[in-house]
Amino acid sequence: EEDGYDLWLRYRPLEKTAQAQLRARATALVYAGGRGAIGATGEAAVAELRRGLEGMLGAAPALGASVKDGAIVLGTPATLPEAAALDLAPLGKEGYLVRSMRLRGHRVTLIAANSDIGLLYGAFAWLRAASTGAGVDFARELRSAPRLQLRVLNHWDNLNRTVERGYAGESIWNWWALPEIRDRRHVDYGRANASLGINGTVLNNVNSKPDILTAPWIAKAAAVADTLRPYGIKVYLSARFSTPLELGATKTADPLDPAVAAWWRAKADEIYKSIPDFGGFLVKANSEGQPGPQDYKRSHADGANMLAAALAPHQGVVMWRAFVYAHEKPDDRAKQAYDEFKPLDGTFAPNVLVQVKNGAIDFQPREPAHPLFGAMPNTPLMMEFQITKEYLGFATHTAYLGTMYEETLATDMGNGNGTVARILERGAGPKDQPRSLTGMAGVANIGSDRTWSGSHFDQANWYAYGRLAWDPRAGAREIAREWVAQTFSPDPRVTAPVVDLLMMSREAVVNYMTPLGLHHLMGTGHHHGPAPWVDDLGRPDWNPVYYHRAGRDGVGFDRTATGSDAVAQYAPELARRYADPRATPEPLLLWFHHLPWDYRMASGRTLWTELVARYDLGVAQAEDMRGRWLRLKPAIDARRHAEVLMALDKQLLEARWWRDACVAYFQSVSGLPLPAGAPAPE
Ligand code: GCW
Repeated sequence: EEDGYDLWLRYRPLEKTAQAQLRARATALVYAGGRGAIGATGEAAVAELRRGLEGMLGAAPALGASVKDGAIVLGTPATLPEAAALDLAPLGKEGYLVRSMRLRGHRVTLIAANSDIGLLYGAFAWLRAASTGAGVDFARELRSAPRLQLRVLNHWDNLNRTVERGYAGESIWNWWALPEIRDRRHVDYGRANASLGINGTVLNNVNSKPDILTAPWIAKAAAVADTLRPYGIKVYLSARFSTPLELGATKTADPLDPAVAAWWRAKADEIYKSIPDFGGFLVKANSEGQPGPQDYKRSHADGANMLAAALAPHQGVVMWRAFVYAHEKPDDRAKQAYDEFKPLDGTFAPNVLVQVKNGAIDFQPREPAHPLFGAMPNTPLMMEFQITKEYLGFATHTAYLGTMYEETLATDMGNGNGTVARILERGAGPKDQPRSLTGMAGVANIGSDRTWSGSHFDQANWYAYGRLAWDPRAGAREIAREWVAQTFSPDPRVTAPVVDLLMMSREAVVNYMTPLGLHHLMGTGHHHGPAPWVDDLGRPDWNPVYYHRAGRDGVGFDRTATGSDAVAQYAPELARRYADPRATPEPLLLWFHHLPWDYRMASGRTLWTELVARYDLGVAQAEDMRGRWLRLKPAIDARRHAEVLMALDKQLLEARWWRDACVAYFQSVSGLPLPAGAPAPE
């Protein structure tokens, strides 16, 4: 019975013809360096190939020594002289090449790379091709290298195993039992992430505690690091800026105080003694009540650079978040990160990355790309996406985020630097200089739920994030196809309809929650369900009414020159478009404009009629998704079909809840009758 634990690494038996073809291409497994030379990462590659073949064919060859027809050969330039002719240099340390070719007189499948981690990634690429049907003729050579250097998961996991914004059960980090007890699940976590090319993980919540940097916790993190190392995954920790002060080791946490800097240097040295390849620190500072350098009238750069100096001797990095906002500046929350960080461009140490959320508010179902992208040419910016669906219906609602990530990555920022993807890839500094650090972070949706992600379809979001971190130019549809083929079936009668369902899903959520550029209408604190009426929270920028600004006169947040002028933070070309309601893409209309209810939309309908129509459309789409899934019953294993169906049923209920609540509320404000033809709320 399928329960989802195996994720996309299921390796179920192929159908007969595909099996025969594959068997002829997997007659032997050879590690070119010979058995004696194989390290833990090479072992992981071989073990994964064997596991995959065993699953798909029923049996797998053992690791052998001699090359023969149909062998799979793993080799690096150090272990296989023939690899020198394959132009592997451009693949870097992590890239791979998979090619059908003649080697020493035999037809083989060669998996080649410059290092063992490249071999592991190549092994996964080959298995992906084999198990999705793409590999049946293996004619295509697979050659790929990551376009970003740091491809990282951010766990918002607390030390008591609760997970902030986690909808998939307890944290997988069994802190009470570590370091002595090592959970087999961490090995599977390593495999799943390596299959996507994820090479870093921040174990603990950005709302961090000092304890994580004390000796017992460092030992626990070191145990996790040992388990993940063969899979090419480095461990990072979220550091609380006031740690030395709170632990009583210093009298202040002022980054310019020599005793503070010395404490952090010693702490870094201590960590690297147990975790020699420790990745570094992730920091949330001066945001939502977290301590930071501004508590001492110092800048974000002062704070980040002090930590960076402690890590630099060990090649560690600081990922400093740009998610800052404070209600003392009530003007427009969307402007604050840019206002604080843009002036600091070029002042960060080389081993600092500034980690910027995809949009300027907060992981909403739809946001325009953050204006900081492309605006800090001398600072490496790292993308932060949220994989866990805090604002998109938790783990219940099906919302494939590949399309959302793609939308941001494909946005041309109009500042001559091209799309967000290109900006991330290029990093900072002049074009002729060696590239700076580059990276992407995803707030994990992983927990100890049997499905890992709280639902079967939420696994697709982890998958899509990982694939896009490897190649930010990849397409969401193709990624969905790969995922469905591995997770459900490579049969096009399954992949095509499931991919279609996934591809429409996020837009459905946008429609029934926050259409036309509306945002942050969610229930207080937990962010589940609608609450557009809330206006009495302690901080104005937590109230939904702050964001939609609906009244008799109209609806939407004026971010043009007559309002907060947030549009001015975009490069001129985009700023011009966003400043003009006629040129603003309709999906972002009310993000940038406050418009009268009788404003004429492109459809010819009034804004009011269009808004109601969008909410209705969202509900219709949720119904449609459910219907599509129902029709797939004969093609999907019973348990997963039933579990997904329950989720889609609940999603439909909640879609109606969202529509009915929002339409009723906006009607109470607009005073307008429901448009003719609109269904009565249920
Ligand atoms: O979206 C908000 C969340 C907080 C989170 C914060 C952040 C970790 O509601 O739970 O805190 O963003 O990104 O720091």
